[in-house]
Amino acid sequence: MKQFPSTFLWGAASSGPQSEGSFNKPHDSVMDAWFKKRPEDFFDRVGPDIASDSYHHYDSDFEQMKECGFNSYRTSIQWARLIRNLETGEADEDGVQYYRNLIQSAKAHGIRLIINLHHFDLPEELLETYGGWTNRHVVDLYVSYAKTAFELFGKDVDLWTTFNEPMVIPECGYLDGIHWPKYKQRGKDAVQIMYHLNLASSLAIQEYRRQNHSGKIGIILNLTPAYPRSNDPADLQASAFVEDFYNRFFLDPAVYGTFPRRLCSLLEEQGVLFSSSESDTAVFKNNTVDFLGINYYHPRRVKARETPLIKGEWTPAQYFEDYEKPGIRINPYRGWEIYPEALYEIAHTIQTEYGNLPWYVSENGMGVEDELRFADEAGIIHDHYRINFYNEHLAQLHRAIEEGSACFGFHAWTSVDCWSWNNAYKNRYGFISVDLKTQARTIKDSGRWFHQLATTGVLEDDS
Ligand code: BGP
Repeated sequence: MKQFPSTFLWGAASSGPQSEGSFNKPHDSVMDAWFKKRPEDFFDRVGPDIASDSYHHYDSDFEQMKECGFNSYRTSIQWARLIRNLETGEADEDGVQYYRNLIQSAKAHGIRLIINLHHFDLPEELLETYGGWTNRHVVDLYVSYAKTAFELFGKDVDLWTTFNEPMVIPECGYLDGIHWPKYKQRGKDAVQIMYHLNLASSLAIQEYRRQNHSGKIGIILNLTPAYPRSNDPADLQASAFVEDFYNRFFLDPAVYGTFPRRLCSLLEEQGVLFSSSESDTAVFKNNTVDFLGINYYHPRRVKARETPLIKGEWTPAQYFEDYEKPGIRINPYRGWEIYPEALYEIAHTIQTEYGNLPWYVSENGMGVEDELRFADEAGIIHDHYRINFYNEHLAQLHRAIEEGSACFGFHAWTSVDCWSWNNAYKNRYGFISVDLKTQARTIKDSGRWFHQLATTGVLEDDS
């Protein structure tokens, strides 16, 4: 039996663009626009327009989250919903009312909210007009949006995060070509975007503190620990590059207000270092996070590049290749390796290299296709695989906490099954299933199991 701290946050995460539906939004986000342009990019042509309709169901959803034992929940405000005038940061009345109601409902249900400001959902016009995050002006516009959000809700919400997985924006949109605008290997743009996202986060933190709220503010990062194929210096170098580029380029500025030196020298030497203003250095230094949220799903196995790239623009791909280690466990629906030990290692890294900063697991979970095959006549899904997945990860987390890691919570992905980029509703992650035709919700076995865990703080050895 493993006992977690009594103050632990237990719950799950979701996001505005994946759960709300697009009702009454003054603007489209890049995800809305992507679906309108290319519905065929999404599994079964299901878009974010209705999603799980939490715009109309948030109240009963909180009710069911309570039944699953939640004491906390993270979602995000949609910039494209809250802000009517993107240049001035003026709020939209319906958006304000919606988020106000949501916050009140969470409070009435005794659920502590963590509100995130950006979950890949840039308003489309800012991509069209300015080239999105490549343009520093968009950083300023994001900060005026954040300012409005803090002014409106800063008194009622005491935990904020500036971004969810900022690395996904350049990685999937400008390097791998899988998220809108679907560019491939635009290394220089990706580096500039990474810099701007870090800057936007620090400036939003500065604004939050300027308003003198009593809560705390952090950032949510997807840490994907890199493991080299071998101890061969070339493999070690490849994995060190991946660590710096994909993980520490966000971790270091968030926690220390600096960028990884080794990587910056390399970028400079290659002529692709980001452009910056002199005054930025102080902004980074003075506005580091209060806490981190870490999304952990899978590790990354890397080796030195073996197949040369066709010569072209600078890209991080020239320094490594992904590699499939023989004998690993894979979630076949998502294609992600299952490796719970890495969660312990992440905790250890934060403890030993990042000043044992307070942090929590902000996402962890397992997406499974066609889950209805595991449902009984009452429609209850018996998802023992998900319970096993969480058990294994929580055991590693518990080990780290025993050793002094300052982890203060665990949020699963997700509460109610939600929409996803590309995969739409193919893989289900929730504690609560949703019928897309009727929007009826049913708690899965994992939701009942989580209730027991969250309300006692005890992870049974054989649960
Ligand atoms: C994280 C995102 C979430 C969620 C999750 C599951 O990276 O923060 O938004 O989607 O991954 O991944 P997917 O939906 O791609 O299977």
